[in-house]
Amino acid sequence: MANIQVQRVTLHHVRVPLKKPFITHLQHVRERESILVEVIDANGTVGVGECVAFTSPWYTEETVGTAWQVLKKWIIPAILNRTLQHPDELDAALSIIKRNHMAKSCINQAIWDIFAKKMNLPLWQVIGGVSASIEAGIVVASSTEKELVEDIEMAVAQGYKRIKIKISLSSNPILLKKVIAKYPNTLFFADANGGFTDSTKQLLKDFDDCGFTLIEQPFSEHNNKVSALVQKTMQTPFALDESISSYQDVEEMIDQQSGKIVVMKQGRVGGLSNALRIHEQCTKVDVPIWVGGMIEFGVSKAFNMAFATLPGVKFPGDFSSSTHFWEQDLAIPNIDVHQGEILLPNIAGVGVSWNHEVIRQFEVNRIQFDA
Ligand code: OSB
Ligand code: MG
Repeated sequence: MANIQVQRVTLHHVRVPLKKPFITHLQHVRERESILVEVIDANGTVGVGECVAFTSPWYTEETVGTAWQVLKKWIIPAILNRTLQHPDELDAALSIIKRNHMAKSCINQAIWDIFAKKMNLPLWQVIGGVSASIEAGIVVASSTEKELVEDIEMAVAQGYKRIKIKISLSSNPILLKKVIAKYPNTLFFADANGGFTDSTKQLLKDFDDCGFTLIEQPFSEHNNKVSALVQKTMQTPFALDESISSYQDVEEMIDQQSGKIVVMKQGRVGGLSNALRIHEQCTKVDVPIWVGGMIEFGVSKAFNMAFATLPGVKFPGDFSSSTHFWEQDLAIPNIDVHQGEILLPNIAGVGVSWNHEVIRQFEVNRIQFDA
């Protein structure tokens, strides 16, 4: 058995500029503020995790500020000195804390890293992954049409086989159709981040014959009924991101037919343990999954990559190289894309660690808790 006794938890609050602004209709992200986590157990085994909440609550209700408080006041005190045989046992320890999924997820990840290290196996093997390599995918979130076309051209040249384009009411479906037709060997996804509403649903239909493999979250998470109504009238399958924070939400999606595909983000569902439960259920009912990104550093991406090796993951995820967002990633080793593929590190655990030398340059706060 694993016997993980939680001895020390360290949180690093960092603020890192993006190489280039990430533009969505909801938010322009120029700088990534994040909480990086390290857990050490009584034997000195180190586990890493990453909290994906943003500075402001534009994507979900959590923020760096709320996650920091909830970690400090509730989550960490509940786990310090506890002995766990398996990461799933965190559920019971944290059951007194409602929601706060991103705050919980980073701790769940760190315990999974320790667990896999104790089993002396790469995490992707511990969770039942079937391949040591995954397909890469990049997200284009540009500010002008000219930039969009250039970014797509560059992504294709770099070998990406899947490109996700952020769309909104002001996107131009005619242009998108033309650009997509230029690259018949590339998969194109659209992500609307809930930008369409009951009164603008007609505009969404203009994207149906653009050649998108799927459209991610066309309507807000409060508009699943409209999503179901419109899905019935469109060929392109909807993949739900913001709408899914639990398996119950997946069941609702299936019942209502508000979407046909699940976008997995561990932070949004409360951690890898919950993500694995959702994967198991989706596999049973044949609902395909793919893995979404959060403008993360290498630790969160490494957990996403481990998950992406599972058999129920059917499309390439948001997996671009470390150099896409960052001058220098805060995790080592870097994520490298070779001919559209990423090879997972063949070492015990999640396969990456925090680069403390680089973290120091971007750290605005740090806090350490000892048992
Ligand atoms: O909706 O998928 C999203 C980034 C931040 C917040 C939400 C989303 C995104 C992305 C993925 O589109 C970016 C990435 O590759 O990390
Ligand atoms: Mg999305």
